Amino acid sequence: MRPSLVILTGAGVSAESGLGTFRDTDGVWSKFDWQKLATPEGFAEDPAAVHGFYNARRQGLARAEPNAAHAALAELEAAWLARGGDFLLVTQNIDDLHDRAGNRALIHMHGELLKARCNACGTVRDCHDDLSIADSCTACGRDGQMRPHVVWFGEMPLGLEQAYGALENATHFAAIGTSGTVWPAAGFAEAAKAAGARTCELSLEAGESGHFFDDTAYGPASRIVPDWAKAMLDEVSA
Ligand code: BV8
Repeated sequence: MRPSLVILTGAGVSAESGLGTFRDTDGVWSKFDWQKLATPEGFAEDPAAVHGFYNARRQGLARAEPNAAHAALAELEAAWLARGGDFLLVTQNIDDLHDRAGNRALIHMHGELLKARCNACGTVRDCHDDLSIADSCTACGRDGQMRPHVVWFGEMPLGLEQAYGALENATHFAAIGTSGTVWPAAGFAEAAKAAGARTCELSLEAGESGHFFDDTAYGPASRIVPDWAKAMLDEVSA
């Protein structure tokens, strides 16, 4: 069987790039109300507040750089494919640090901070500056319909069919920097285990899917991910 690696990342992989996690002490959701700022209902009620929340994060992202964990995952993709394996990185993160580091087989299942979507025609476009309800859609021309291209609570994550297809054929799965709190991503470890994959958790501490992991490594992602990536390549080259 071809070695097939599926990786799920969460906010912990970007923490050392200066981007906040969500549920750690003083995490994003300890300062901001996710029901007001990360749900369709919150956006309908106060679009300006939601745009302000994502505009501030977009400005913060412009100052962030990929860290050694992002670099190691990009190198791992290239080397894994070069050895004839299959590779897929599914991220819950809406930052573009995996993209900038060089990963290509990449799904942003919770959307992308640097993209905007028109509620009227569904067109998605790049968005590197502040977005506001006053902006008009560059495709259909309608005003007041632009939103962040981000998956809010209660909305369908993106790329699930491709993600589950890869999980069904996975020989190896790793969850990196995620608390395993948010569904359906939190069910990926179980799905990989059911497919017979060897599963690994890399984080600062055990998340909520702990019992589905064969191996664990705890510590800062910028240190443990490069070590793990090297061990994976040694294994697939053996
Ligand atoms: C949906 C928006 C219908 C963008 C986010 C059962 C089945 C299905 C759904 C549900 C279910 N039960 C409940 C639900 C509803 C809900 C849900 O899961 N709620 C939870 C809170 C209980 N899920 C949904 O609404 C999803 N949609 O269900 O649609 C459906 C149903 C079935 C099948 C398909 C569809 C939509 C979820 C997406 C919501 N959007 N964000 C944004 O503003 O960012 S979620 C938010 O949480 C972020 O996207 C974030 O990425 C995500 C997950 O959090 P983590 O990345 O894990 O971050 P966290 O802070 O929690 O943890 C950080 C980890 O890193 C920690 O472990 C820490 O130890 C570690 N760490 C910290 N520093 C470091 C580190 N590790 C290494 N190094 C470090 N330096």
